[in-house]
Amino acid sequence: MQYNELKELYDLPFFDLIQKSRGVHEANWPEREVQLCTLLSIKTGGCSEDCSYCAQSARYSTEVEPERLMEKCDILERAKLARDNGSTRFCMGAAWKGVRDGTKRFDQVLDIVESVSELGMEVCTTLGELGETEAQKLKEAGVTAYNHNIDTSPEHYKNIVSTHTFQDRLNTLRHVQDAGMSVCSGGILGLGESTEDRLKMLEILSNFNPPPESVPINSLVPIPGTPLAESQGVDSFEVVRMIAIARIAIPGAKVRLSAGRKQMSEELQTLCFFAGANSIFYGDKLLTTGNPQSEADLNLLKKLGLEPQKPNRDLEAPEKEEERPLEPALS
Ligand code: SAM
Ligand code: DTB
Ligand code: SF4
Repeated sequence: MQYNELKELYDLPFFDLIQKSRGVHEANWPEREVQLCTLLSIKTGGCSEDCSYCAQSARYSTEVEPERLMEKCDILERAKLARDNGSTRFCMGAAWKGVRDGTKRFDQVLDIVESVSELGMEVCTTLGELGETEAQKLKEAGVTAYNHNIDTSPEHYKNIVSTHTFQDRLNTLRHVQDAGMSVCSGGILGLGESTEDRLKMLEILSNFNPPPESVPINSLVPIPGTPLAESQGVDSFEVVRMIAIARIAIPGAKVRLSAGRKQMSEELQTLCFFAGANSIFYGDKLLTTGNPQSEADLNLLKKLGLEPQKPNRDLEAPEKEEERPLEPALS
């Protein structure tokens, strides 16, 4: 969708917007299911990048201590636990600028992915920048989806990160799609961005070809020690509006209500599910910060008559349409 269309949606009265997004949601996702994804930080902290929201950047003094890459056996144990608790996607995150073919750590990651992919869950990784070869090798090892968020608009991105560019993020996403992995890409609300920035981010995501398979909408978890430590929380109704617009703009994507859920009431989360969210991070920890208890999440779904999503091992990356480019021209 184009910016003007998204702005028209944004300008609708709240009830009109969520009624519309509910319609799109029911037409595309009639199952009343919510995808449960478990996150594991397999390499925590000490990152060279300066993303100003992040607890794991080595440039800020946060409570996070840098750790080494986790042992494969420990990762497998956590993955089995996640599967046994009902997760259908296991997402492994690493605090790296990126990975490079031919390095020991990339070989270790490929080996880990091969083993995790045998457990019968969708395997997602988020390791930072990838080139063509790295993307192909991850796909061959069994990665089904790659998470790489564009985070905000191209214009605002420069105010948030200086060690890599918005275009670098798009290049990685191109390599992910070319290798045949599904793209998981979304952003963060609460980085001091304007409504225009938020809508521009959704415009870019909705024009990916093929569209992203999943779109995480994070609300900033302010981290003491980072430049955004004192940021104001995002207005609850703005979160719901963004979920609703994402649902309408990218009807076939899983819209994931991501970071920030621990700070949200059950009623606000319910409104987000009604507006079009159909995926959550499940388990009491995100990467370095907390998430609601699994039991509380399952109880909430039960109260709402929603079901955890059934396992889907055969996830294939969506087909590419020929005529649309990955990204619209960046002005
Ligand atoms: N290093 C990799 C990268 O940058 O893509 C992967 C890990 S990174 C922590 C993954 C995403 O988590 C970020 O792009 C951002 O959207 C989200 N994130 C990180 N810190 C956050 C915070 N404090 N609050 C909300 N979302 C956050
Ligand atoms: C995404 O969009 N959100 C997740 C996942 N992808 C990797 C990460 C959220 C991190 C929240 C802050 C933390 O726990 O450090
Ligand atoms: Fe590093 Fe990713 Fe955090 Fe940026 S968001 S500092 S790249 S771990």
